[in-house]
Amino acid sequence: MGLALSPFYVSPEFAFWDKNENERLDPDEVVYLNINPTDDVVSENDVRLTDFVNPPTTYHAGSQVSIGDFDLGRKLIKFGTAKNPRAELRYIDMDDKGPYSFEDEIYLIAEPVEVSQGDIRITGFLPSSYVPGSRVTAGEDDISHKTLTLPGMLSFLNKNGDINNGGYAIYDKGDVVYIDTQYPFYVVTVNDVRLSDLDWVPILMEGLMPPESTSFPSVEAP
Ligand SMILES: [Ca+2]
Ligand SMILES: [Ca+2]
Ligand SMILES: [Ca+2]
Ligand SMILES: [Ca+2]
Repeated sequence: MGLALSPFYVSPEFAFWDKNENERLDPDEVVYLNINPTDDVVSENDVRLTDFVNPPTTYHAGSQVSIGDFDLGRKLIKFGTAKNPRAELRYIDMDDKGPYSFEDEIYLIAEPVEVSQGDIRITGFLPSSYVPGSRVTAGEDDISHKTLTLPGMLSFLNKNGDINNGGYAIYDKGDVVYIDTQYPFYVVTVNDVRLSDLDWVPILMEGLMPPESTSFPSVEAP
């Protein structure tokens, strides 16, 4: 906690690689956080929100796209067009208290707003050990749960500290995307969520481990 986060110049959007070109999200199609929503293609450092299996390689949910990856340059389709429903980050209120809290599970939910087939688990679903980046499939335990709009915005940890001429942080390789869920914004606080998770451990170790502490701090721990 306490690390400064940087805003995106333009807010990223969720989108998918429409492999079979039917303009709808199918179960084998990969969902991305399209960092620059106007480019409409998979580009370097966009973040995969589901696994992309391209034997013998599996690119895991939470990974950044790199130069040379097989999905680089693929056309992206936005959610919320005439042919496919809107999608947004929502949560199941697991502790039944209302506000978003540590126990709650986050999803990328396409309308309708109850959990249904094809929705994507951002934090997993602990009671059934469903993992982050997995897709809701027919017959699973979290289907039909009610969800609420997740407060917050996307921002990033500028790991390499680079800035542009205007003084704004540059999002690039190795930077970590967060869902910034509560005041104060632009600071990593309890309940914030990492959308991309590469190499965050060293930063926590260097920046957050109090010298006297022997337990490993995690952002999720209250
Ligand atoms: Ca499709
Ligand atoms: Ca892109
Ligand atoms: Ca709650
Ligand atoms: Ca950077």
